[in-house]
Amino acid sequence: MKTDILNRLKYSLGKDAENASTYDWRIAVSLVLRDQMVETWFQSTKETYEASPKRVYYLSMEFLIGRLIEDMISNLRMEDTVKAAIAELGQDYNTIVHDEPDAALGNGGLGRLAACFMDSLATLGIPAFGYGIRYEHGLFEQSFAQGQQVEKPETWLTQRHAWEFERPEARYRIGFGGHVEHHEGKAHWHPGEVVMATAHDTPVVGWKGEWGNTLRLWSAEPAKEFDLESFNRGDYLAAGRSEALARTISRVLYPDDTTESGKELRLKQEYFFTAASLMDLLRRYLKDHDDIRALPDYVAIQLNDTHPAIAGPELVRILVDEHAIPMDEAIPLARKCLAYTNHTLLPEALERWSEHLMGRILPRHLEIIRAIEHAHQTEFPDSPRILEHGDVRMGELAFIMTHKVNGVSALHTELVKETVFADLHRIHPTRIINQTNGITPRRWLYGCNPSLRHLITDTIGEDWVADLEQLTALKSKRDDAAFIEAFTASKRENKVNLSNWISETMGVTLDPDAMFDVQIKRIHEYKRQLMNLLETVALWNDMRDNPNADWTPRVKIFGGKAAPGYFVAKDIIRLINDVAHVINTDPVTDDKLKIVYPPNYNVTMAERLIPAADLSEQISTAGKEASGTGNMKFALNGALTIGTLDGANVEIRDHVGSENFFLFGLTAQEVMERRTHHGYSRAAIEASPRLQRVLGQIAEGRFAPHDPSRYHGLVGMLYDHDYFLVTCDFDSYFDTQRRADTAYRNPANWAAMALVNTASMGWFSSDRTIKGYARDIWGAKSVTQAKLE
Ligand code: 26V
Repeated sequence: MKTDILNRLKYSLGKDAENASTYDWRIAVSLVLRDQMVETWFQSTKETYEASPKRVYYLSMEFLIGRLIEDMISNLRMEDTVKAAIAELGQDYNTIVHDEPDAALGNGGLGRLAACFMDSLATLGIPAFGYGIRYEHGLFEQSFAQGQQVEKPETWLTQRHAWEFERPEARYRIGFGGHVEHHEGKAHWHPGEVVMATAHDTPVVGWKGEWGNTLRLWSAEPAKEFDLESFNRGDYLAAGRSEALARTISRVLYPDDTTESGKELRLKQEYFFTAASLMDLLRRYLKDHDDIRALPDYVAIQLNDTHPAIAGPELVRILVDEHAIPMDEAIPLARKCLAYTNHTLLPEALERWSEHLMGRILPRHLEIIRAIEHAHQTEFPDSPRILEHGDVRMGELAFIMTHKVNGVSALHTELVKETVFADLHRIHPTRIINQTNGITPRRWLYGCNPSLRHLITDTIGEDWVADLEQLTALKSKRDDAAFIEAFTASKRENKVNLSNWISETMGVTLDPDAMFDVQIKRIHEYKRQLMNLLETVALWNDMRDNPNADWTPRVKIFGGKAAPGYFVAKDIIRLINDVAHVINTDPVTDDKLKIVYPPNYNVTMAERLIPAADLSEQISTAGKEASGTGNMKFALNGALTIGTLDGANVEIRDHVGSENFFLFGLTAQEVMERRTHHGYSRAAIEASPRLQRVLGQIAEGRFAPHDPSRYHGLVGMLYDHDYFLVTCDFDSYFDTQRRADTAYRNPANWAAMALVNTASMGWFSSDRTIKGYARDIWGAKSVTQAKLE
C-alpha cells in the first residue's frame, strides 16, 4: 500500500513525498483505492455480460453522494491497511479523509435516497447504472452574514475528482428546438441546436467489494462539428450561442426552488440527461439483442420523480421514428420498461411545463405527448388530462407512461391514491404501490458511528452490516446494565467529539451531558423549524421565570439551507440566528440552554451530527413529509424521535414501539379538517398564553432590538394564514418536549429506549427497499446471489 501510494504520488501527481500537500496525498490514496475497485468492477461487468440479466437504470437529476473515500475504504475492507500505510508515511489519516469535498449533486432527501440506492444495488449484486448530471457546481455553499443566509457557488470540480473515469467514447448528440417534418407517415425532427453529452463514470462498489456498478454522469459540451458548420456559413452568433448553451446545461444544480426563474434551462437539463441515458442503454441493449420488442425483458428504467419523465415520450419517439414501430404498439412497449417514484405532494413541486415552451424546445415530443394523451383518452374517456390549461403536467404524463407508480412511505402512498392521482388511481387501480424508503447502514451506521459500530460488532458479530435485521438481537440487551453503560458511553463519546468540533468551528461551548436535540433538513415551512424555535423561546422564558428549578439542560442544533428564492424560509433562518445570539449570551440560562446553527449543512455534517443526537426532530405538518430519511438515520444511531404521524415516522413508531417514541400533534386527517375552521390559528394562539408571550416578544423586537419590526411578517403570517398549523400543534409539542425532559433525567431508561430504537431499525435498510423495487417493479435479480443458489 505504501509503495502504491508513493508511486501514485510520483507518476500521477508528479510529486515526491517531501513536497506533497494534503491534497496530493489524498488524490494519491484515492487513486490507489480506485485501482483496487476496478478489479471488482471489471469482474461484475464480465459476469453481467455472461448472465445477460435484466439491468436496472436509475434516472435521477440528483445524486447526493457526499465524500467517497471512507465508503471505498470500508466497502473494500481496507481500514487497517490504509490507516497503517498513511501513518507510516508520516501523514494524518483524518486530515486526508477530511480534505475531500462533498459531491453535493443534490438538494436533500431525493438525492440522498438515490445515493443510498446505488450503495444497496451494488451490495445486493443487482446489475445497475445510475444516470444523472455531472454538475460543475453542486448545491450552493451557505454562510451567514448578520444571521442571514448568503449563497456562494459550490466548486467541487475545481479539484480533480479522483474517483471518475472520463469516457470519451460514450458521447451522444442531444438536439433541441428546430422543427418537425412529416413525409409519408414518418416524422423527421430537425433540431435547431445540438449539444454533446459525454459520460463520466464513477464505480460504485458494494459491501466487501463483491460487486461493482456504475454511476454515469453526463456533462454537456459543444458539438464541435455543428459549430464549425455555422461558423463557416459566417453565422458566428449561432456558433457562439450553441457553445454557450452547451456549457450552461451541466453548469449548475437547481436549488429546489419555488421561483419561476430559469425554467427553460431546467427543461433542457431534464431532456439532456434523459435522452443521453436512453441512447446509452439502447446502444448497450442493441449490441446483444436484435429484437427491440424484447426490451422490457432486459431493461427496467426507474424515474426518480418527474424530473426524467420526458423519458416516456423520448422512448416512444425512438421506437416510432427510429425503429418504425407503430405508435399504438410503441406506447405500451415503452410503458413496460418504465416506472415512476413520486416524492412529494406539495403542489408547488409538481412539475408543469407550458405547451408553448415544450413545443419550442422539444417539438417532436409535444406531438408525441398529444398522441399519448389521445390514446389514453380514447381508452379512458373520463381520464384526467396530461395537457391542461396550456400546460403539460409531468405527474400525469409519468403516471400514464409507466407500469408502476410508487410512493415512498405507507402514509404517503395512501395520500397519493387519495389526492394527486385519485382519478388516475380509479382508472388504474393496481398501478400505485408503496416502497417505503430506506438508508444504507454502511454509511449511516458503520461509517459515521465507529464507536457504536464496534460495540455492535463485538456483541453480535459483523453480519448486520449487510443484513440489518440482525440488530434485533440487541433487544435482549436492554436489561443488561453493562451493555447499557457501554451504549451510553458510545453516545457520550460522539457528543464530546461534536462538542469539540462546535467549539473549534463556532466558538460555542457545549455541555456533553445536556440533551442534544437536532433538526437537520432543508428549511421549509412544512418542516416547521419555526415551531421548534418558538418552543425553544418558550422554554427559555420558563427557565428565566424559575431559574433555580431542576431543568434538563438542552442544546438545540439546527442545520439546513433555504432555497435562494424562498423568502419565508430565509426569514426563519435569520430568526434562528437572532434568537441564538440572545439566548447564548444570557447568563441566567448559560448552563441550561444553547442554540447552535452551524452553516453549510451537508452530508458530511450529517455524519457528524446524527451519531451525537439524543433527540431527533421530525415535526412536519402531518401529510406533508412524503417519507423522511433523516428520521431513520437518527433512530438507527440511537436517538429518540419527537415527531408527528407523518411520512415514515408512522412506520418507525410501529417498529420501535409507541413507548419509545415521543408522538404529538394533529393527524393528516385532522390537519385537513382543521383547515376548514375559520380563524383556526388565531383561536389556537388565543388559547395558548405561552405561545402568545413568545409571539409578542418576537413581534416587539426582543431578538432584533435595532430593527424591531423585522419579524412582523412572520408573526402576522402565524396569526392570519398559518397553513402548516404551527400554532395548532404548538402546545402539544411543548408538552411532549417536557415529557422528553423528564425521560432524559433517567439516563439508564433513556439509553434502554434508545437501544430499542437502534435494535428495531433493521427494516429501514435501503437493502430491504431495493429488494422491494426489484421484486415488485423491476423483475430484476441479483447476480451474486444467483451464483450462491
Ligand atoms: C423539486 C424541484 C423543483 C424545481 C427545482 C429543483 C427541484 C428539486 C427537487 C424537487 C422536489 C424534491 C422532492 C423531494 O426531495 N422529496 C423528498 O424525497 C425524499 C425521498 O423520498 C423524502 O424522504 C422526503 O420526505 C421528500 O420531501
